[in-house]
Amino acid sequence: MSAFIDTLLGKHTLRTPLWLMRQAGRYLPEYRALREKAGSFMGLALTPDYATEVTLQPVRRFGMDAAILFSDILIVPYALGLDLTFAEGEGPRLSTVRNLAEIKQKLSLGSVLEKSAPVFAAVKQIAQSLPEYADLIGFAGSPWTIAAYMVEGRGSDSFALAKHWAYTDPENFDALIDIITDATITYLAAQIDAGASTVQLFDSWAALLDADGFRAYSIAPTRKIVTALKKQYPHVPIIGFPREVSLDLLVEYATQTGVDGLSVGWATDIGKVAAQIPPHITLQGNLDPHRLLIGGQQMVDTARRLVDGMTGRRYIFNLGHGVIKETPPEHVAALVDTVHR
Ligand code: 1CP
Repeated sequence: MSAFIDTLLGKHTLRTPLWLMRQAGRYLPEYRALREKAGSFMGLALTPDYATEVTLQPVRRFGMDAAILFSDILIVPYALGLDLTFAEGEGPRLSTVRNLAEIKQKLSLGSVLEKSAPVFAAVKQIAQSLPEYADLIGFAGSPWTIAAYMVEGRGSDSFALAKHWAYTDPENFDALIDIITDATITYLAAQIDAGASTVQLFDSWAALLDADGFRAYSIAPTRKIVTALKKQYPHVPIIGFPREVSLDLLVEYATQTGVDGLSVGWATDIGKVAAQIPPHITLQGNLDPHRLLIGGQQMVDTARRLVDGMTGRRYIFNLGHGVIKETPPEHVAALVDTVHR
């Protein structure tokens, strides 16, 4: 058992566990080398030996308390039947689903396990090769964030097309959310079966929704996923990350979805979150990744304040969002050292 899982299970630990969102990635030269060898992001993510190696790289180099599976949230839409490519420097491109007819024509729950089989093969390999002190986190995107990419076909600042569909034609948009929710349950259950000891749900675009939208498309499907997984795997912790939603909605999410852990973005005062949610929910986050990019005394001081402020609370150190690709690896080493002392 490790400090990471012990914290989520409410056991006493000798140190504050740490991992970083996007801890495997382009800021590491060993990642860039393997990415080049694989030729494409999909080649890297869907070749189990490569995905295993890239997942282990940061843990080996820095000694994080958890590894996160190297994959992407967009593998679920791919496994449901959409075309997915990652153009160099441009981000993901996905074929789109924009009405009920396209849901029926383009998406199939029956293909999910087969098309994502290399992911589970990687999970199995990683679980077998991790050092004893580290856990393996599996993950998926949350239905709203996944739907937003499926409707838009690419990244966006506003995901206006997805919001338009959700707000004007909720019945059919619900059908899209439902199929993603079911696919996500199947997909995460298979990751747990393959050896993931915790799973995280990334709702990266939750803050684009209004309060009613957030309740309908983030809280409700998350509760459905958590309920289904808890029935099958009552002891596997689930962490939710509704990125940068207001404090009120964060508290609703924490208390209504059934998650064991809540990841907090950097724009929120984590002390206020701690004061408003039940103590059995583990908090995770919320260092601004720019503090890690800049490094030095401001990073060390802020990280120490964060850890001190969470004393007596179930807390996992992390960033408020992913590692920025220009981050010097030495800054990551210094951060891990600061938190582990
Ligand atoms: O070629 C490359 O190196 C591309 C960069 C990259 C990487 C390293 C992408 C493309 N995905 C990933 C891996 C990834 N994605 C992980 C691996 C594990 C780790 O954290 O180390 C994880 C957990 C994700 C999750 C992910 N993908 C999210 C949720 C978290 C977040 O960042 O908010 C999202 C929104 C994506 C979509 C995505 N994938 C890649 C890009 C550039 C994007 C963003 C696209 C956009 O909105 O413009």
